[in-house]
Amino acid sequence: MFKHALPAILLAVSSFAQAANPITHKIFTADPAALVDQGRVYLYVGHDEAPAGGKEYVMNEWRVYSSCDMQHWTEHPAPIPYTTFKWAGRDAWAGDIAKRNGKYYFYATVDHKSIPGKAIGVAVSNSPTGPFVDARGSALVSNDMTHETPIAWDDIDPAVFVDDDGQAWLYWGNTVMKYAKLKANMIELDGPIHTVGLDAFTEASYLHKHDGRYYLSYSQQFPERTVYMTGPSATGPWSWGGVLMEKNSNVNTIHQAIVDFNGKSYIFYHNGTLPGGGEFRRSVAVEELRYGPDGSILPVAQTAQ
Ligand code: FUB
Repeated sequence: MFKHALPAILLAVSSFAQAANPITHKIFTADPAALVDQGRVYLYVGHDEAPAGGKEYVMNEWRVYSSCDMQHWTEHPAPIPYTTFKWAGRDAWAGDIAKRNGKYYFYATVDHKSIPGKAIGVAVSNSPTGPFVDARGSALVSNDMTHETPIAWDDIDPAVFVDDDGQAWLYWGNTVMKYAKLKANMIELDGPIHTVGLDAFTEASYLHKHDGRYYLSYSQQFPERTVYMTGPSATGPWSWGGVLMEKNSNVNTIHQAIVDFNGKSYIFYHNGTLPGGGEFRRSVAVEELRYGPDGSILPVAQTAQ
């Protein structure tokens, strides 16, 4: 059986060298999430499927890519459809990924079929490239649990962070940032949902740690730019860091993910620079990210295609 299966697998995986941004020119992609695992960086993106001139997001699945050098990207064959979550009605919006106890947990924004508004689900797999299955059979976070803001899309953009002591945290939100502890099983909240008042917070909160310092980055204002705060713990208190990446020219959103890989740091984000691209036809790109001697993040410029 293995003898026959191998050629099919090889055919199904396409590898391409990409010396310049964006990561792929084949499709429009958005909302990057990244995971470093066993010598590779895995990249999860939403697939922007809006037609040219479209006036809203058309996003039905997430795509998975990986690389061993940040230049040559392999596209993995099995997209993750939003229908992974049977309770979801549409919209494969932003997600994030974490590995724990040999399993891969993908947290993702979808539109809930029966509870108005966006919700966050969690899918699990034994491999970073899937297949992923719904880990709960119900939303981890939905609009009936969080009434802090009077908008239906306040429960979006999950970011998962596992601290060195093993405590996992989930951050999310639009207009107001929220966070909560995750239980060790990674599929249940552990305790209350907290809110944080951040200056001109829009969405895309993201937590990473570097040299013992915690960095909370997020999309600020609209059109969005990426800014960051620093703090002594995963829950702050947060001090202003600076502007990490300036606004895009033709896309209001920007959505970052930050990883360390092979001794360097990188930021993934999206813009609208691919020909035919724009607000609902975005493209994920990556840049090296550098820290100053004081731990500040140096502003990152987007490279041309
Ligand atoms: O892609 C849909 C939404 O746009 C995401 O959830 C936000 O972060 C913004 O990129």
